[in-house]
Order: sequence, then structure tokens, then C-alpha cells
Amino acid sequence: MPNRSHGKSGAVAEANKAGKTYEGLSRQQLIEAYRLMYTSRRLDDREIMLKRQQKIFFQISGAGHEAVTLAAAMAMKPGYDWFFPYYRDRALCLGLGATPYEMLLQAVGAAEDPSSGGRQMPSHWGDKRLNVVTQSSCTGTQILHAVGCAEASRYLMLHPNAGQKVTGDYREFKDVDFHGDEVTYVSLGDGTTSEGEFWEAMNSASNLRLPVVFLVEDNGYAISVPVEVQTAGGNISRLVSGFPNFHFEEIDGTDPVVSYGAMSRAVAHCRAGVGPSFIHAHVIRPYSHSLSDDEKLYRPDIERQRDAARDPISRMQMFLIREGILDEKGINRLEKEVDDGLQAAVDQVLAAPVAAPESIKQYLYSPDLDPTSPAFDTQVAASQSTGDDGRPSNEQSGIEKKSAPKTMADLINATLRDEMKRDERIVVFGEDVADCSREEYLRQKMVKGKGGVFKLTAGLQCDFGSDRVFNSPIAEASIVGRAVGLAVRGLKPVVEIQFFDYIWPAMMQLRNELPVIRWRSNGAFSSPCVVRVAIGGYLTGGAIYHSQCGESIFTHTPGMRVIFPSNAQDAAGLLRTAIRCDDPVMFLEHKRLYRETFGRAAYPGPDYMIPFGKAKVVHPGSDLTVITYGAVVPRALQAVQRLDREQGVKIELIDLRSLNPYDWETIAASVAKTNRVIVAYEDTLSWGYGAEIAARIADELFEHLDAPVKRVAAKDTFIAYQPVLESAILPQVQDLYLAMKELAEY
Ligand SMILES: Cc1ncc(C[n+]2csc(CCOP(=O)(O)OP(=O)(O)O)c2C)c(N)n1
Ligand SMILES: [Mg+2]
Repeated sequence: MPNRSHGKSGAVAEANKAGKTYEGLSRQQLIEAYRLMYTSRRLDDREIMLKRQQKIFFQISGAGHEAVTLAAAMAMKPGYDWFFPYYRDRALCLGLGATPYEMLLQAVGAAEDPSSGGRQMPSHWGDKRLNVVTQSSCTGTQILHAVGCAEASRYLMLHPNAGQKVTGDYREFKDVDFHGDEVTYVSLGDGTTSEGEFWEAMNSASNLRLPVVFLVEDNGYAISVPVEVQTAGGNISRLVSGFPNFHFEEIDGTDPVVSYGAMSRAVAHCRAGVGPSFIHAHVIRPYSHSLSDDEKLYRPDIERQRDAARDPISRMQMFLIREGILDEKGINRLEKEVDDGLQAAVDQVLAAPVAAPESIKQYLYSPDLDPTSPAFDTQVAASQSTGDDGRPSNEQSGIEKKSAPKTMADLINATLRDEMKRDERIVVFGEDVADCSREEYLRQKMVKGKGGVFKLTAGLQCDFGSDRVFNSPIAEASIVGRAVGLAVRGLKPVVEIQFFDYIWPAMMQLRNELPVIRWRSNGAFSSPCVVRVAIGGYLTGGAIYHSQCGESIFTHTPGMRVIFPSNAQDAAGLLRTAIRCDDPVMFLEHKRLYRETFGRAAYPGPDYMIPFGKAKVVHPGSDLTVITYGAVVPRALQAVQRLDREQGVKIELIDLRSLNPYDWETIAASVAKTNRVIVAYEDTLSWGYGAEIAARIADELFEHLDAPVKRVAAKDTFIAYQPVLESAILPQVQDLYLAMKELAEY
């Protein structure tokens, strides 16, 4: 226990009389601060005990970080400002208004746990009421969310009507709450500053002068790795000091008053709209990394003792006594009240029920809006002439067209334009998507504008302005991470990943954040947005890094809708559903199909939608079923037509269009009719998307099969530049033809 003998009752009276404040904090506020800091520490202690008794399953503490995180809470406004904390921020959350009981509900994994209903580990904060946004375990992902969240505040200032509720699409269910001067808080550890996402976030926050308070809680270690190994020169403040527009402070984060002063200045800088703030707080980590770690294995006693001398709890006690704010008796009384309260909370929480196992799939997707439902099944506008008979429009002879067939690229562009007109919440960003970042060139008509490397977003910046359509840095994680932050706030980012081949820097966001937000927060938060991705090969020269597929990696991720149209009209209808629905959607656009003659169509109108999970029978047949999607559709169609011509074999060709969800009913009905099936796809054969479809057919439709389930796909290698090699690698019409012929004859 700390030495409390410094208490002098005379000093209490003196200070009381003086009405002295400390960086603006009154004595009463300091007592409250101590109550919360002590509560935070004791909660960690209680949880550690519960873990040892095997009543909870994980523990990670906020010990040593209490002063600065509580100071942050005191400098900000819960339910008004926004918070992206990390696992050491127990005191922040207590300071914002979370209760110890709620935290213990998290520890036992109770159904009533407000952060996740028992789905996440303890100390993974989330509280809708307080604007504490659901956190994952990934170090660093939250920093980009905070940037997106702050961008939303900026955007809503410029578009105050965008947040209005509109029935009939996701806006009906997605609340928008903004004040204009709200500040976004994000915290991270010293080790986490090594993540690329940290630097991406710093770059954008700085460049856009966003109101984000970055708090680096530097306890000198990332598990066992000391700060000088993480950070060049051992000090992150030195490294970031060149970022413009920031308010920087490097402080002793174990001192509550110093911390409060710094946090207040940081928040004021942001609230005034000047730019972001960066508080680098030196703290301690007295309890090892987590209960699974024993720091004695890599930290000698001497170092640990040095830390202990700076413990914020004992420092605060001594400060209160020294300043005559509380005497020893007062501290004892306060601590007893806290301990008694915690005991009662522990007793109560051990009886808290857990969620029913039947609920495990709840909130994977929006419970409010089902994109597979008839609400998303609309007709082609009357003025348009494209039939929806499953055949590409340019092959429909005899149908009179009032408007010329357009490419898939044209119709995606037209759909984006109409949706942006209709919905002010939509923002479009990505690499090169703007017409011209230097707007004056456009204004002075010096340039025409680019609008995407494939021109899919051409003209959108000119039509809707640079705050709605803009270029991002080449930082794919930040494209998706910022989109998550914007979408959490209720906006609808429709972002572009320029090439599927370069999606990988965003993988953490695409696997562990975007599709998980709703599930892990038990429905409290969601991030519906659209990630458009140019995908695929058959480019004759595309080579390894401009030809990849890999859709199965994302269909393998629960919570993500994955769409892959093969023709212009489907692209328009499915993109509109993607934008209007309430789920995250990966919208895969095949580069080779963008401007093909195949699949051109007239624009189907500004309300044309196709529900997800509905396949299209491109060619009816009774002898064999071919299931495919994307650029294999036109190739398979050629093979199907040739077999019909040559041998009268009638093949049913199914274009899945939607990969998650997919249309099992159409598959099952077709296989039951034809008794033979090929699954064809452009990706490499092994572990590709079709492997799952083939496995399910073998499993559930075995009784209907007269032949083995066949797959036609790319060879299990990379895609080569030389067209002869590319042809040998990707599935060709001839490969499809031979496989169909063989299976039909089986
Ligand atoms: C992306 C990622 N990599 C690794 C981990 C495993 N991990 C969890 S915490 C941690 C150390 C973080 O250190 P720091 O940022 O300094 O925070 P501290 O725990 O010290 O407060 C690591 C490596 C993780 N959760 N996420
Ligand atoms: Mg650390």
C-alpha cells in the first residue's frame, strides 16, 4: 500500500478554502476521478480472481493506464463524441458511464453484456448509448475506423439533410446522429504504432485536418517486445512530429492532472476544427500483458519496481492527500464503498444467463432488411426494352430497343450516378476514382477528368462534388477501414479497390472488421457499405498481378455478401441492391466484361433491382447442368451452343450472379432434372468457389446424380503474362466444351 502519511487535515481546510482547481478540475471531480480509477483497478483484480476460479475465460487489464484514459473520458462527452478505444481503456469506459456490472457481464459472457452479448472477450469495449464503437482484438484496425468516423462528422456538416430517415432502403434502419463539432477518440498501444494502419490513419487525419484525438498509451512493451524494438529511436512522438495540422503532446500518463490538461487541450484543438491531436502518454503495465503472460520471463524485478513507483493509483492517492483533498480516512471510506459495490456486482453477475445457442447466427446480416426478399425484385423500367429472359441483350434478335445497348461499365456508372442522386449519404472513394483531384483544372475546363482506371466512376466528381467523390491515398486498408467508420455513422461508402490483385493490404479490414461489426456487437453497430472490386483475367497480358480471382476467400467470410455479375443489366440491378441494402457487400466486377459485346443492355432504369441469391438460367436444358458465374458465363455459353448445334445436347447453363448468398434452389432443381453437373469457375481449381458447390451437390443431391460432379477451373498456378500461357492456365471454351461433352456421354 502507498504511504498515506502525508495527509494533513490542515491542508484540506486550506485547499477547500482556496477553491483551488487543477487544470480546471475541482476537488470533487478529482475525488470522483480517484473513485473511477480505483474501481477500474479493483475490477481488474476481481476479474483476475474470477479467472483463477475459472468463472471467466479471459482477462486483460487496464492497470497502469487508468489516469490518462480516465482523463480522456473527463475531457470528452459520452453519447456526443465518438470513441474507438482498445482493451486497456477500462477507466475510459467507466468514466464515460459504463458500469462495473456491465463490464462483469462481458467477463462472464452473459447475454446481457452490452458490448457483444457474450461474443467477444472482456475489455473489447462497445456501448451504443455512449458512442463507444465495437472493438476487435486486432491491433490497429480501429484507428482507420476513427478516421472514417471523423470524416462522417465533416461530411454531415456539409450535408445536414443526408442523415434524414428515408423508408424503403437501409436508411430506414441506419440512424445518423451528428452535432458538427463532435470529436473522435482513438487509442492504441506503443506496439500498435508499428502497424501500417496507424500510419495510414495519421496520414489521412493530418491531410484532411480531421477531429481525431489519437492517444498512444505507451507502456514500453508490446507483450514482450520493448518499445525500442518497435519504434525507430524508441520514441513515437519524434517520428510523427512532421505530420502537419496536429496538436502534439508527450506526457506522463500516470499523472491524472497532467493527463487531464493534455487531453483537454487535445479535444479543444479538434473541437475547434483545427486538426487532429496526438497525445503520447507514458504509462506502466504492472500486470503483465494479460493473464496468459508472465512478464517476469522478460522483465527483471528492477525494471518492474521502477514502474511500480509510478503507479497511477498510488500517485493519485498521494496527490489527493498531499493537496488535502482527501485524507486517509476519506480514501479508505471511498475504497470500501467501491469494494462493496464490486462484491455485489460480482455476486449478481454470476447468476446472469448466457445467450441461447440458437442465437449464434443472429446479426450476421441485417435483421431489418433482407436483400434476398421480393422488395429487391423490381422490373426493368417501362421505357427500357431489355428483356430479362436470361440471354445477353445483344443476342436478342427481334426485340426492339428504344435505347442502344450499353456496356457493363456504362451501366455501373449510370447506376452509381442515379443512386448518388437519390441518396446523399453515398460517398465514393478509392484510388483514381475522382475525375481530377485538382478541381481547378476541371473548373477551368483544362482537363476532361479520369474517373477511374477503368472509367467506372467517370463524371461522378463533376456531378456530385469533391466531397462525395474523391481520391484516396494508395492505401487499401485505409479505403476499407475508413469506409467502416463512415458506415458505422450511417453514411453509405461505395468504395473501389482498383484491382482484386491489390486487395490484400485491406484483408484485415475485410476479414476481421467490415463483415464482423454487426455480429460481434450483437446488433448494436453495423457497417453496411459496398466494396467494388475490379477482378479477373482473360486480359491477354494481365499477368500475375492484374488477373487474379479469389472470391472464395470472401465467400468464406460470414457477414459479407459477395456478388459477381456477368452482364450489364445484372450489374446494374445487383449494384443497386448492394447500395440500398443494409449489409456489407463485396461487388466483384470482371474487368474483361466491362466493355465486352457480350451482355450489353439498355439501362434498366433508376429503380431496377435484382435480389441477392437468385441465379439466372442463361440457357435452359435437360441433359446436363453447368453452374458458373462471371467471365466463364459467355465462354460456357459458347460451348453449350456448340454442343447443341453439333450433337443436340441440351445443357442448362446457370449464372449464379450472387455468390453469397447463392441460389441453392435453382441448382437443386436443375440437377434433379439433368442428373449431371459441372461447376465451372475462373479461379484456381483447388479450394475454389466451385469446390463448395460441388461438395454440397455430392452431399445433398447424390440420389439425383448419374455421373460424378465435375469441376472446370484454372490450373493451380499463377496467371502468366504471355497469352499462350494465360490461355493454358485459365479455363477456355474448349476446356468447357470437352468437359461438357464427356460428362454428357458418361
Ligand atoms: C494485428 C494483430 N497482431 C498481433 C496481435 C496480438 N497482440 C495482441 S496485443 C499485442 C501487443 C500490443 O502492444 P501495444 O500496442 O503496445 O499495447 P499494450 O498491450 O502494450 O497496451 C499483440 C502483439 C493482435 N491482437 N493483432
Ligand atoms: Mg504497449
